[in-house]
Amino acid sequence: MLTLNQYQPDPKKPDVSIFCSKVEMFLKTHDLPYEGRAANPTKAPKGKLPTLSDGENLIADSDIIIRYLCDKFKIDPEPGLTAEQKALSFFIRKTLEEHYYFIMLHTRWVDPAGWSVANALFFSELPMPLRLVVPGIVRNQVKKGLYAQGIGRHEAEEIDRRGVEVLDHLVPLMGKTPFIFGDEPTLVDCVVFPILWGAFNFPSDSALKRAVNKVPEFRAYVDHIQKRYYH
Ligand SMILES: N[C@@H](CCC(=O)N[C@@H](CS)C(=O)NCC(=O)O)C(=O)O
Repeated sequence: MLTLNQYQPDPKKPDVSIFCSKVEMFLKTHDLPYEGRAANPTKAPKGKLPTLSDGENLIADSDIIIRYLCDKFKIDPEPGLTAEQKALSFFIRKTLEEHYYFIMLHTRWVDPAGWSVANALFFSELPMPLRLVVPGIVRNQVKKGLYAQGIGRHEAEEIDRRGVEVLDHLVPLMGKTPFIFGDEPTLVDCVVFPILWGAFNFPSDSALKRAVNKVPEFRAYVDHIQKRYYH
C-alpha cells in the first residue's frame, strides 16, 4: 500500500499544503490506492512534505514522487497533449509552484488576517507552553524564507498585486473544457486545482480570495473536481 505522508490527511478534502494535495490528486486521478498519514516535516529526508512510502522506499518531493509513480505504474501524466500544451503545462506549474506559492505563504503566514487563522489552524493542538512559543518561531522562519526567496522584500500591496496577476492569467485557460486540457485531468490540473481550492477555502479574507471569487469559471472548475474526486 502506498502511504502519502502529509499534513492533514482527509480523503474528502485537499491537504492544506499544495504540494501534498498535488500528489493526493495525482493518486486519485490515476486510481492508485493509498492511505494518507499525518507526518512531521522535520522528520522528512528533505525537511518538507509530502513524502511517499512504498514498502522500503521513502520518496521525497512531489515531482520526484510523481515521476516514481509514473515509472512504477507506467503512467503517462499528460496523455495526448501536444508539445505546445506540455510546454504551457510546465510553465503554468512552475509559475504556481515557484512564484505564486510564496505569495500564498505571505497571505497565510505574514498578513495579519491570514496569520490569525493560520496560527489557530496549524498550531491549536500543541500543548502548553509550546502553544505560546512555537507558532512565532515558525512564523519567523517563514518570513526569513520569503525574504531570502525575494518576494518578502516587497510591500504587502505589491505581493498581493503579483498574486492576483497570476490568477488573472489563469482565467483564459478556464471554462472551455472540464479540465485545463480537455475532458480528463492531466498533470497541470494536479497543481491548478489545489491552488484555486486554497484561494477559495483558506478561511481568511485576502486579495487572492477576492480575485478567485470574481471568476465563475474558477468556481465551476473547483466544484466539479471536488465532486468527482473528494467524496
Ligand atoms: N519541492 C517540494 C516542496 C514541498 C514544500 O515546500 N512543502 C512545504 C509545505 S507546502 C513544507 O513541508 N514546508 C516545511 C518547511 O519548509 O519547514 C515538493 O514539491 O514537494
